[in-house]
Amino acid sequence: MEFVDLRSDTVTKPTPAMREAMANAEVGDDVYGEDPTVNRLQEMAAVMMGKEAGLFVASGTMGNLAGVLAHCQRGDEVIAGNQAHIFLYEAGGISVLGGVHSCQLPNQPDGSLALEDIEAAIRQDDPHEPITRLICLENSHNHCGGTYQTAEYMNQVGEFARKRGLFVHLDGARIFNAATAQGIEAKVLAEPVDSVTFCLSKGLCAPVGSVLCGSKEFIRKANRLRKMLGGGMRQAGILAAAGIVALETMVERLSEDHTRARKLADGLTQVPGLVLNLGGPATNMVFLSLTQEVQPDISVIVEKLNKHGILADVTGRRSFRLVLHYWINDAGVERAVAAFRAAVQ
Ligand code: TLP
Repeated sequence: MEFVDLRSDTVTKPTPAMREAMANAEVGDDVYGEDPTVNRLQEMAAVMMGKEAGLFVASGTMGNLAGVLAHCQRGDEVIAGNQAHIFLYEAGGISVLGGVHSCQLPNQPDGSLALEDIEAAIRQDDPHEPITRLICLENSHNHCGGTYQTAEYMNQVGEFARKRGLFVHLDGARIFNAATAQGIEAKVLAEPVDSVTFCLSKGLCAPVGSVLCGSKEFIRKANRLRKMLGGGMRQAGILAAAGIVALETMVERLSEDHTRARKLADGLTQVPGLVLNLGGPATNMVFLSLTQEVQPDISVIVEKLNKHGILADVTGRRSFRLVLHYWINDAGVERAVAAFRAAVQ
């Protein structure tokens, strides 16, 4: 049976065009800066983010980690959301490996941080306290429902940070989803911040990799950190080649995933026993819960879904996340709705 894998857009496999580009990629030693394909990807990424330079890294986690460490000294404090991926799901890397302290503010329902909350969290110049150095934003915001922040908000935070001498790093793992949903270019969301990480290996379908972008000076620092973290990847052009195809061919089509997310959400709201969480889907994610009427444990529901060929991400005792991506078509959406109907009845 062919599975409809809605657990994440990280499950996406490379397209045939990517495999071909990988097979034919021109390569060199990237630690010497000599891989032409990596260099090309980094240049393309920097242009798309409106930054001076880019650095190809192994993952979104590595991009965020190298980014935060390039901005901060040990003992500095980062302001992040309490629902941020950096805080929840990156194994505490910024504190474990960077000695960076974090202050978590409540994410607003749309994934933003309130400017008043940031203002109140900035430390005094007092030897008892860590030094506030960096604000981390996430756009689109995974744990808040795949919601996005507007260019206006990104500008507000950028301006606010500059006035107070703080840096801003954007976890833009899915920045192209955020931009597509608003009909704007990704760089409009990235320009107001100092650094941004975006992922090639999620909705864009490349097998591996993310790009960290920022000023030339910032990327020079991040390059040393990438080496320190074991991320100097030598003939990485094989991987970067897929990333180039991803940027050239997979960005425009993300709106199809958003349309299917809405279709899936509409279908699931018709199923008694299910309730949508976190509003309607803003991008490619649908969050839902089982109502009290559904008696069986979620593990039983998951088993039934699996029997119908549906893989879903369990996010809590009664809740799921479903993520749309290139390998899910309209028939997959219909199968998912039918499977949920059968599983919860
Ligand atoms: N997110 C994964 C899981 O780790 C939860 C997923 O399935 O959504 N930032 C954001 C906003 C992310 O959603 C993720 C991955 C990352 C960073 C980390 O990227 P990778 O997995 O490449 O290290």
